[in-house]
Amino acid sequence: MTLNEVTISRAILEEQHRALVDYLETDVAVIGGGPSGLACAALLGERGVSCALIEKKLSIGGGMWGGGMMFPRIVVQEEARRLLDRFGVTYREFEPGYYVAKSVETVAKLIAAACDAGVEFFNLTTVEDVMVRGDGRVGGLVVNWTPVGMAGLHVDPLTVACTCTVDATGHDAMIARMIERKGGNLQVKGESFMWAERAESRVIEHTKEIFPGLFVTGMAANAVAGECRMGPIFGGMLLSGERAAHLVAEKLGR
Ligand code: 48F
Repeated sequence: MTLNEVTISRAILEEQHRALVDYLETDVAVIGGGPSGLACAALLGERGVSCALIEKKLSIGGGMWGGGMMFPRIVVQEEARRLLDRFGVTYREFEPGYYVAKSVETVAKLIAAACDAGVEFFNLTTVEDVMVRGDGRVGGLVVNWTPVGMAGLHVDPLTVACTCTVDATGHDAMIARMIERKGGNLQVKGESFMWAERAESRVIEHTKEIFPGLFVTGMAANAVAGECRMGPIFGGMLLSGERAAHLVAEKLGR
């Protein structure tokens, strides 16, 4: 068989163009591919919800790759061990109640779970604004290629419509901040000091619909609430993603 470069180009262009058009209107857009966004997207996909995961960077995985201070290991507590099992992550009990896993394996297995569940990934894509119309809810997103912003190019974005949006953008709670900046009835308090015990338990209750159509998960949930940070323990991120998936599915009647 002779290989035709133009066929290779056409395969890539036609397939990705189809995905973009298919997801111009979707049930759920999860913004941010860190552990909370990945868990949320995977669990929504498993319920048959059409879900796009939008990530501004080239790689999916957010802050999980680097473990703690670039030692690629993460810690998960007892409450979240069942999620490591669910996603097929191997781990070792370090001390009673402390489970240690490889960060690279954990990211890989979360991504694989989301892929298997039918989640569509749009990486290198930055959400730069949200759409809020007369009904006062987030009904869509304004997106652009990340390199456009990096190069400072004046290129207009495109828009996508979604019934529910999940802010999984981590410490900066970027989507919530967009709404706050534009005068929406939402305050982002910003994250507080490191306190793993408190941050890990509270992140679950801070995971909620914070503005009509907008849910928040992971570190973004703690940042909105003015809650503590937790460092390289990741159980709360997985549990928060699970909670967000549950709330979104409930909202969609699934
Ligand atoms: O930061 P990140 O991993 O968020 P998370 O799921 O997990 C936090 C932990 O990694 C860790 C921690 C807990 O142990 O403290 O830090 O809450 O992933 C957030 C992702 O969102 C992307 C960003 O590149 C990252 O991969 N992101 C941020 N803003 C945008 C975005 C945006 N405007 N558009 C698209 N993606």
